[in-house]
Amino acid sequence: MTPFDDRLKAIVGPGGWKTDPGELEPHLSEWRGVYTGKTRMLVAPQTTEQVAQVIEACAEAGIAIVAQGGNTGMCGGAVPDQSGQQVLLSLSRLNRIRHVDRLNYSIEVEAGCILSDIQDAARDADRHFPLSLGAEGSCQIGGNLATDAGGINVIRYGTARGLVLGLEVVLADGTILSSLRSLRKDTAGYDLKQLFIGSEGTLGIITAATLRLCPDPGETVTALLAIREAGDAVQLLGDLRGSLDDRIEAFELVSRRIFETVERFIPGARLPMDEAYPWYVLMEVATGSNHDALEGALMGAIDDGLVLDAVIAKSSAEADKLWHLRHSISEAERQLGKALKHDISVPISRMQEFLQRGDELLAELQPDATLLAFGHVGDGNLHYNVRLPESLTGEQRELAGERITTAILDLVAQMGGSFSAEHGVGQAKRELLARYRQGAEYDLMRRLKETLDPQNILNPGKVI
Ligand code: FAD
Ligand code: 2HG
Ligand code: ZN
Repeated sequence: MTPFDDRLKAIVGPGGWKTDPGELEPHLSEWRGVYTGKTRMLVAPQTTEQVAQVIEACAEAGIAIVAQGGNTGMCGGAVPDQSGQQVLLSLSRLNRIRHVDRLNYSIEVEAGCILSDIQDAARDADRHFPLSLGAEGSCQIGGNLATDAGGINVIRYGTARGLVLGLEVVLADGTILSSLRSLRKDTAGYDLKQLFIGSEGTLGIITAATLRLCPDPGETVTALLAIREAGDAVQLLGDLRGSLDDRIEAFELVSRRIFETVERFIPGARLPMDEAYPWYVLMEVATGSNHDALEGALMGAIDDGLVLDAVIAKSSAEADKLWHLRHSISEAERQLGKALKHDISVPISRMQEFLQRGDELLAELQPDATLLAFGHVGDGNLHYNVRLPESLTGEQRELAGERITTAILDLVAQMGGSFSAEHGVGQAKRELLARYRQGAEYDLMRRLKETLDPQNILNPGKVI
């Protein structure tokens, strides 16, 4: 142990640090096991001041810090490198709900709060915190904001960024930047909090946030719809938006092959339709007192031939079962085996064209590859995951993977899309950022990083 390590231990106190290999293990690889690393020590401060002191000590010693929330990220951003020198900063003990302001429809929370705990606290106050994703029982709000997480309700409420009113951040020299205001309107200078949202621990450590709450959406109805092709989902969404106003809470697209994978690997998972269809939409609508709103809107879509079959959940238990199928996709896919993950977005109106052109590319490059596509079609965001055949050797896989990923992401770029819709960049897509965000945009990102973290100690090797 060096004097530096002793200093960190003294800051966080007994119970606030870990060096035991067994205890560290779950923190040193991401959940798919694609990235692993080493650390000199995990520290888990309990206050913002302790975070600031840890960062100050690291800055003085020139030692790098990797922030970790729930470690559910998809791009290896929360995993330290292999040097064993980096400090792993866990936010899990900084987890108090500080204050709910019912009339202001806001909540102040610390970064380590589990997302579902914030949803519960809002519900207890008769309010609604709409950020929702499959990992909500383990991801933390600090991680959600650091990745600008999306999830299933973006169509109505926007991404995590849109839910932030104020932020408290520790800068790379240990300064606490507190802008925990809870205002809807504030044009006093630059909106600094936006710099840190989506910066994946490379510009500052988020320690607390004031979040926007929404009115309880009231009664919701969940429906599973069978459709012929992805383009029909876009058409259907366009039509339903007309008749259901902005009350569509979620509108998810899932391919048949994905649901088959869920049924195969997740105990008890079963699609409530006897016949098999190529694509499905899982949607949720806030119906309020107009219980028949969704049924009425769907009748038209069935008459038009856009919807081939529909199951409307008759109870919240049935709705939960449908959403369980959706939220189990990543786990089922993980059990099936590693896939090339492409978290892409294109303009919603071009979704069908993207899928068609993607099919053509796959047929040309690797006809025996399997497409596992699903996602948040209402946001133009698809998880266009591709599984390569088992028969390929390691070298062949690498080559084929690179060719397919480049072709798909070039197509996305040509169509005005993004190679990272909601999962961020981390270490997985750092080269892609340099490739697809060249010129002034990338240059300014680099200058911001150099200005805010001149020693490059905040999550080096990630994002930029
Ligand atoms: P971590 O994985 O711990 O960290 C992610 C990044 O943020 C890292 O770079 C880390 O250094 C940084 N970070 C963490 N905390 C802080 C902090 N306090 N200050 C500064 N930087 C910090 N994502 C979606 O967007 N939509 C989905 O629908 C979705 N579904 C998922 C479903 C499953 C089953 C799983 C496993 C993941 C899913 N994800 C989804 C990805 C992931 O859950 C989100 O990216 C989540 O926001 C990450 O939160 P976390 O607390 O686990 O962060
Ligand atoms: C989801 O939408 C997540 O379920 C995970 O963003 C996507 O596993 C994936 O590829
Ligand atoms: Zn997603």
